[in-house]
Amino acid sequence: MAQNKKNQQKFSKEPFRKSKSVKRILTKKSGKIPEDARKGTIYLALGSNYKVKDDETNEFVECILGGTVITPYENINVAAVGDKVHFQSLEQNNQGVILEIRERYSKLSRESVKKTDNEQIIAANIDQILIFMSVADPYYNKGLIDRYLISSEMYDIPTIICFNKIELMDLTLIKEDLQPYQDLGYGLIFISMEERKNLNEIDSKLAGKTTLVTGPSGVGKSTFINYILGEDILAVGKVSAKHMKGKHTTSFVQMFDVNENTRIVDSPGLRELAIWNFDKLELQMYFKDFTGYREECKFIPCTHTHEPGCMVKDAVEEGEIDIERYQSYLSILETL
Ligand SMILES: Nc1nc2c(ncn2[C@@H]2O[C@H](COP(=O)(O)OP(=O)(O)O)[C@@H](O)[C@H]2O)c(=O)[nH]1
Ligand SMILES: [Mg+2]
Ligand SMILES: [Zn+2]
Repeated sequence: MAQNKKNQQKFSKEPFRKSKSVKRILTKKSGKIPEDARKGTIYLALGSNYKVKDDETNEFVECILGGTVITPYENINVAAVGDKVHFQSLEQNNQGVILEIRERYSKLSRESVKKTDNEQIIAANIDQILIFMSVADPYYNKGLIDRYLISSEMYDIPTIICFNKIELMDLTLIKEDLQPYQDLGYGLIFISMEERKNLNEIDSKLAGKTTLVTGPSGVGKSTFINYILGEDILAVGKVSAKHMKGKHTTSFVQMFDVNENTRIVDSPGLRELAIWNFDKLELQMYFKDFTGYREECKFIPCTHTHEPGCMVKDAVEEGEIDIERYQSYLSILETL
């Protein structure tokens, strides 16, 4: 599937310097863009440094944010991978300054780890999420799948779930176990990177889209992304995010070109996807299997835990809502 290798990101092995302090940036909703400004897309965001690809020349330019940035959004420390920008090159060192962050058609974000009030965008302009799991070694975790799916529902991003390492297990029971996800309309794909099974199927799901890949470590994400890119860009068998935990070098999100109109976003150890800042009553909105029941509960609002006349609990008892999905709901509810 991979083509167009010439402009592959050389910087992936050697992220550029981090600047120590975060500059204060002003924003305004509109303004004049200089005529020599170039259009680009952010491929890597690290601290206040950005790798921007020129949309016309495909050249990568290391950028920082300008002192004033034009953006429809309020919080400006939030330029993110996938953002469409206007930037202007500086004379020296092929560097540039981002002048404008254009409107996003989708985003994934999380609460800032630094506990400021600013939201942190993980990625912007994503067409779909690929939740990557394995059927064994490590065995998939449905509770974790449900957590990832909350982000999908919250940001309304179509999601497919891929299960790797299928050569290790008999799939009959596994497919049965995963039927609830099929019923909910998520696309399920079963592959083996090792035996190169069903890879055409997943190739065709990615074609023409920007896909964010997320999932726990050890499931074969890096192996998969290397295959998609036709190049060994990512280290396989390394628990990349773990060493970095707690340190200032947060694992970074990075976008890669597969071909001219297909991109993949690697989000190592995106546990952060599962951190939310909403209240208990909001959670049910992101369990789309509760729709059609939760509106009919006797008491509104209903948390679907102890309330009498709860239609969600009824539906669980009747087997209309999958009991494990309901249990996921309860266990996430406890964490809020
Ligand atoms: N048995 C088996 N092992 C695989 C398969 N795909 C990847 N692996 C192995 O799983 C381990 C973790 O892979 P890696 O790509 O680093 O996973 P990541 O942590 O999700 O990025 C490595 O030892 C891979 O060689 C597969 O289809 N079958
Ligand atoms: Mg990896
Ligand atoms: Zn209820």
